[in-house]
Amino acid sequence: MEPHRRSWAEPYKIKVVEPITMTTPEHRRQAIRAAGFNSFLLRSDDVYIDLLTDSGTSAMSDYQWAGLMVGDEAYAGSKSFYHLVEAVQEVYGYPELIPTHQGRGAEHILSQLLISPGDYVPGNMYFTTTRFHQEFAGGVFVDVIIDEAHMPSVEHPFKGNIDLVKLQKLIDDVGADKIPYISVETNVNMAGGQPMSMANLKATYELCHAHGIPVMLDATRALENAYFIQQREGGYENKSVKEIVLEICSHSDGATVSSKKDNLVNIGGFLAVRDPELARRARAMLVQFEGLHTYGGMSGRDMEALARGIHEMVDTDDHVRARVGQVEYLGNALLKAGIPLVRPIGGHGIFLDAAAILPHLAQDQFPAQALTAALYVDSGVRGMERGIVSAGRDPKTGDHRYPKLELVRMAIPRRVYTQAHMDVTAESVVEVYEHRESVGGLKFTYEPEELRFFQARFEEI
Ligand code: PLI
Repeated sequence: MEPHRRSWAEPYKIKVVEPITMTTPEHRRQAIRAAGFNSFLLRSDDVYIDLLTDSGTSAMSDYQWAGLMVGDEAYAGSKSFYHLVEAVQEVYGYPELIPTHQGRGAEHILSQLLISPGDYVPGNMYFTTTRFHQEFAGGVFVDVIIDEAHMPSVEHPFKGNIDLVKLQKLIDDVGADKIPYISVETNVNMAGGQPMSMANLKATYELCHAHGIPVMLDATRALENAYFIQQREGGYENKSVKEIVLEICSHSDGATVSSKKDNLVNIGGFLAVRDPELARRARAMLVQFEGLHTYGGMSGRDMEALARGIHEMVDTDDHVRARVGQVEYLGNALLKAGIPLVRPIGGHGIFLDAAAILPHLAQDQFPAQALTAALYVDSGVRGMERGIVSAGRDPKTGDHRYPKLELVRMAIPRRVYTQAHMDVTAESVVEVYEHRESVGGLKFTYEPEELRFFQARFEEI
């Protein structure tokens, strides 16, 4: 067999298992109705294969679990905090670490410190909590991702790239002094887990720095982005993902990270920056909103497991190869069956093109929300709406924002499910696809004002 034909089989074996419940279609029909057709409101007991999110759902290694026992719970100056500082410095390269309870804690602090009312914050597609905090601080988010990112079926190796013409136009239109920073997401979640190239990141950094605009990464999924750079960008094929992650961060002034993803822990996050003065101001806010500067929102054991997770994700390339390999396995099974989904297959999940699957539903009948519910009823597989409900309303006009992408995300937790779970998931998607005309639209019965997708309720039209 040629080497490239070898599979990516998991670089670990299973030591502990957690039983999951099998349910009947009738039970699931009642459960989704009780949950207001919102997969966020289902009880996990009623879920068979949980692909709601890859956030905080990873399986930790035995070494991480052992770290919980030796976590130092000192209120101030915890040993585990210093282990975390060392891990972030070694892997991400930022000297200053501000620990937070999770990613949005870091987003809150960064946005409040840098954004003034009336400022513009460009970014490569929005993420829900990130944009919320930018707007909450009085900023206006401006999408400067390349157009291809909004086209599910277009194959482009780096759909997360920034369109430098759009960025330059924004700078010309509003002036660099109205742009406190650019928010650059690695492996863009809402675009379908799509990477940006190193060349594009470097060019973005150079353009921004020529205008005095700092580059702040959302490095939440930098590892998966690094893997795609290694696989797709000339000159990186012989570099380790560890080297590539460090190089990604070298083209930035700081980063927010939700450690619940790449970093292989169930809770945690951080803000990391180069500028000691910005770090000082961030710590002053940290003690008001999160916790003391040597724990932020985390316990000592959380920080110990996180420090170990950061090392573990890059110790060898085998982990990320298997992680992305499993996502590709599911994606390829669906592509083979002709299911419309975002291509290329992303890093953390499969994104079904609900607009293409349910063309009989208008976007304000919430096709992705309805498809998510139908999938759950079919098999107990739980996905998540990533379309008009997630996009929310425009704060100025009050109208729905109509995103070009109307997707159902099936995110794959790290090191949790087997290939057989992927097979069952693919079979369920195919089943629902074959009966897609029977999926009807939904309407709101309760719509929260902010981040509505989390707690909204619906009924069938
Ligand atoms: O959920 P948090 O607060 O730890 O992190 C927020 C967050 C920031 N950036 C990005 C790219 C995310 O994906 C993200 C959280 N994502 C979730 C919860 C998800 O299900 O994708």
